Amino acid sequence: MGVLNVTPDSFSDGGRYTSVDTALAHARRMRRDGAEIIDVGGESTRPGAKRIDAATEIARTVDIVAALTADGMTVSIDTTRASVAEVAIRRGASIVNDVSGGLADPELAPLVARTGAKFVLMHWRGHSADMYAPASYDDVVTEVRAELLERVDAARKAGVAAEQIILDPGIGFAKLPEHNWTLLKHLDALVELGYPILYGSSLKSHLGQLLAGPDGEPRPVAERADATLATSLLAFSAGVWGVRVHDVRGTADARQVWEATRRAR
Ligand code: PMM
Repeated sequence: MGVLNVTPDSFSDGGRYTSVDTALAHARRMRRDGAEIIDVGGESTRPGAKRIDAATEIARTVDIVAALTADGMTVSIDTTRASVAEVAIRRGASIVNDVSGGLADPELAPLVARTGAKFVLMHWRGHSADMYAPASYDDVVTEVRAELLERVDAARKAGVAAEQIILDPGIGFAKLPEHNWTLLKHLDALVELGYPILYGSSLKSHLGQLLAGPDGEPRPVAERADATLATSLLAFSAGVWGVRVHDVRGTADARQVWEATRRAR
């Protein structure tokens, strides 16, 4: 899954792909590099980010969703809002990627049920304005697993079929670096649940902190791609269904290495 943030302020690629032309060109590049899904997001989830209104989110995303799907791409819409997802699905999106796992907008799961779209339920404990306040766990793997299953239950009660559901541990969302590393180490405990698992660590701050220089300054976002690759490779070997990344080429190469190794005798 290649990331296409059409926001002015995402931490990773904010402001670079806000027109249909630049977004389409970048999505085509990611497809050429091996992306099978393009994830279009119109609202930044950067820690501390202020929310925008739904009309702005729709205005930023829908023409781009339409252009990508007209070009034959599988598009997911990264939104927590039913009103945004509804328009995006009408314009061709076939996956709703909800970082709130259905918690932010009670109308979203029923919409997904009605439309038959795939539904990514990510582990989440609150909006980005207060990202780290709820980052407290006794046992992060057990708690994330249980909270994801609660979201599955709620989605199923709203009429979403099991086959529509994809789960995501929500790396960096209400999680300190140690939580992110523990979740990567124990991803198999999520894979075991039987739902496809999406894993997204791309360029995130725990990588910056891991690679901090002697002065303690985190490694800048633009220099976290190699570490991202390493985490994606570990996620592949744990059996995830997909990884959500900015550097598609390197990730696709790493996946081929992993698959060749797996096939070897
Ligand atoms: N991370 C971000 C945004 N959307 N969606 C899913 N399913 N999983 C994630 O880990 C995730 C996401 C934040 O990263 P970005 O600002 O680079 O898009």
